Amino acid sequence: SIPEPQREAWKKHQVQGFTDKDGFEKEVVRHVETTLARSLFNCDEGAAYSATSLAFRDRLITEWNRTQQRQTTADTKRVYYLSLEFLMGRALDNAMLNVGLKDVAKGGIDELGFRIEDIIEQEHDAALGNGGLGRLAACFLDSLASLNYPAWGYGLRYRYGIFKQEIINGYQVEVPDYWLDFNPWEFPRHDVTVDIQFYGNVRKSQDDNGKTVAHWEGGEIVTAVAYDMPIPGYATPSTNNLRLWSSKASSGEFDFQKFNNGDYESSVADQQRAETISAVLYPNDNLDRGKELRLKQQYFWVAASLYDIVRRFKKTKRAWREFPDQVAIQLNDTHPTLAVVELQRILVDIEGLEWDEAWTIVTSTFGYTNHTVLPEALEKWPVGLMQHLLPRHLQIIYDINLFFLQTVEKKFPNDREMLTSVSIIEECQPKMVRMAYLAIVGSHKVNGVAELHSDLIQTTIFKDFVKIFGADKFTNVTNGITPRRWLHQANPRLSELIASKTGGHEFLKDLTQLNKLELSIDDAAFRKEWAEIKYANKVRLTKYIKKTLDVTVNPSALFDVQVKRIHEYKRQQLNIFGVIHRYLALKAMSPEERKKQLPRVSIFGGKAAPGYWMAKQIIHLINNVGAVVNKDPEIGDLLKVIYLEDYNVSKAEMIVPASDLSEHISTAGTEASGTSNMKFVLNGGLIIGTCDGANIEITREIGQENIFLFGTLSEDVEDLRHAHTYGSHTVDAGLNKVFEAIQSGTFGEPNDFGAMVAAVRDHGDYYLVSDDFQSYIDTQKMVDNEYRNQDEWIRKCIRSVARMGFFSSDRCINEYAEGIWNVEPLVVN
Ligand code: KOT
Repeated sequence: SIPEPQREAWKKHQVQGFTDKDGFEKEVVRHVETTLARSLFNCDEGAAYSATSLAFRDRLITEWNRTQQRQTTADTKRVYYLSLEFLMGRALDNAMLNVGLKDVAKGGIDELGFRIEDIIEQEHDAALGNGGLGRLAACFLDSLASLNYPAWGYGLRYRYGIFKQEIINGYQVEVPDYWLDFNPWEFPRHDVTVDIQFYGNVRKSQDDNGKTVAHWEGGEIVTAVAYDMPIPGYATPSTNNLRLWSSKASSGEFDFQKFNNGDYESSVADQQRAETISAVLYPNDNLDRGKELRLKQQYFWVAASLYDIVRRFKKTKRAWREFPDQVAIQLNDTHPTLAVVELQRILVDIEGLEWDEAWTIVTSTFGYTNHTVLPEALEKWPVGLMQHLLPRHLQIIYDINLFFLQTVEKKFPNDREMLTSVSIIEECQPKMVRMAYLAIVGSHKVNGVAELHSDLIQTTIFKDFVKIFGADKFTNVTNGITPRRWLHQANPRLSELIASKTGGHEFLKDLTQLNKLELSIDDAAFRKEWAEIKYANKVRLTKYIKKTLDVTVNPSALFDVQVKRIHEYKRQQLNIFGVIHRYLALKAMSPEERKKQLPRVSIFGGKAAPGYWMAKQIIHLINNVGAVVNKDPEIGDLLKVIYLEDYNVSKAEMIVPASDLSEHISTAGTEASGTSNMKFVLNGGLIIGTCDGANIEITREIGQENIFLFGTLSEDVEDLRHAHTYGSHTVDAGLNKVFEAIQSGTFGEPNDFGAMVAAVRDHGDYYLVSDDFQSYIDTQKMVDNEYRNQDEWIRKCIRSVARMGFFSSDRCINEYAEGIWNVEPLVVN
């Protein structure tokens, strides 16, 4: 650092950042003219976006520097959130709102000849995630910064995020998402690099004291380069860091010998192989595909992050046993579980600690969050692959398992079944490493993401571990969402209205203050404005539907929305079967009868994993139904079916505030939590849903009279499935009519949907679509009836919003901080 006498000069010139319109405009013009090398003659919306973002980035990075300085000086414990996915969405609007300068920017942009809405729209989403798990990580970063916790996120800087979805002739087509063309939000740190080793072999030697030491040698080296994204807190100077690693060939790797000898291709191929590691996000949600490159990504990211964390700790010159007092690492699902093994390797092989001492440090450092009970999503790696890619790590895993099984044997003598069932190594062909078991054994706390889910993991997939470690190791932290993005940013008018009734924007820092809204429920003017805002949000979506799909929908109709990843367990098929049922019923009515029906727009959106054939069939059916229904003159406004292409975070910000009713209808026990359910209710929409995930806690908070629940309970699912397979399985009569319509070709080539129908009718109906069909239809009828009474409907919406305080990710982060990480905020004066 700079010597004391020279610091005066630095302090004099320290960047202060703009605070008013003039200062903002000056920064924008400067960036247009110098950074972008443009002028007022050729500054388009893209350039105006870039310059605005750079102006805000400059501000953020100044605060970022101060925050890091403050945290280093305070020398308190930090949290590290390891996630392979961060579904951030756009950054500019969020940055403007969080630093409290959106109005300043709006005025400035206006004077410079642009509209702020158009500028915001220029930004490409940072879509480094699939769905709920990645978006949760993004909400957590917002809360960590807003609550002043010293925290870093660590992830991968994918060159390609989640693919862009196009719908062509009713089918999903995937287009690559190259988002890095110009990304003003990242800071490349070419000086922060880590060399990561793969393959090779392990040699053992004895040291002077006769202790065996392992040496991992040979193999190949890939370099990790850090890219930092500043994460601004809301109404606080705290600005945290998201560090994303990018892979490149290590300087030793690019073979100049080969290159100079004219073997260009193979020298370039080596380089490309290295860069492939961080090239692309795997597009699977709730599915584990076991590809070697994925394991490489995991180790690359985990090893670089741990090196960074350990380097920071070593600067404090503390003893190793103090590591868990300085560092808490949270594993976002099992994807970063190799971190457990890597830290043990660093401590034992490199730092020379004894196994037991190292292991105590490791287990005190890590916490593990489970996000799913679906068997196909539980991560396992073939022992052979692990041996090949990470030979030393496999040895350590075997040792961890050995010592673990010894403690199990002590606690449950002669219980072979127990040993087999909890072993980290699954003794099958080929042998597999069970990552969830490794994560449990390597952590001090394991949590699920909603009460039902946390109960389920403790009584089903991890029940033996509860017997071994005791119930205290397992806990629940119900998910939450950030009200800054999902209310203030997505629904500014509603945020203002709420502020006017609750005494300012305090609720954005303490969401429980929403409860003050209940006092205004009888205020007719307030309800009217509430309804007007909902209507305006629906009009905006209506225009978007017209522009993108050329379908005219009536903004006064009930907007029924299901937007999320397409998955059989989430049951978009139940929804579309219900839509067909409604269509057939309308067709069977007399014109007079039809006139009495309530108009509805069924809106779908979401991506299917490219390899998930059945999910793609579901998308195809929805689109085919839309094609028939939307142009049926007998139906008109009574029913429209819309598939919104390329659902992502920024589209969610437009769709969520426009919903009257949203669908969260997973088979009970399959959706760990769900978080969009929270977003929809917070924006004044009601829910039709099953007793699953966080729906249950939402019901408890808002009251069962304010939610439309239906369907089988989780405790009955297993018996029903059993009965389907071993008893006689008859399909619901109404659903059979739907199947007949599909098979008569009403919605296109019947063969296209044969497998979807057969899954329910002939193959055991694993997701209980038929069992829940009638109660779904009945409940939708109740929705129709209740929606007719708009005054009562609006009251329900307001009452629900008033009771949503619990679902802030701030509450959630405080629970992690207290119950799992043992960290405290760093108060900023
Ligand atoms: C993906 C791959 C492997 C294991 C789990 C997943 C996963 C789980 N991806 N997203 N989830 C969702 O996580 C959300 C946040 O906790 C939950 O709300 C949602 O129910 C999960 O499906």
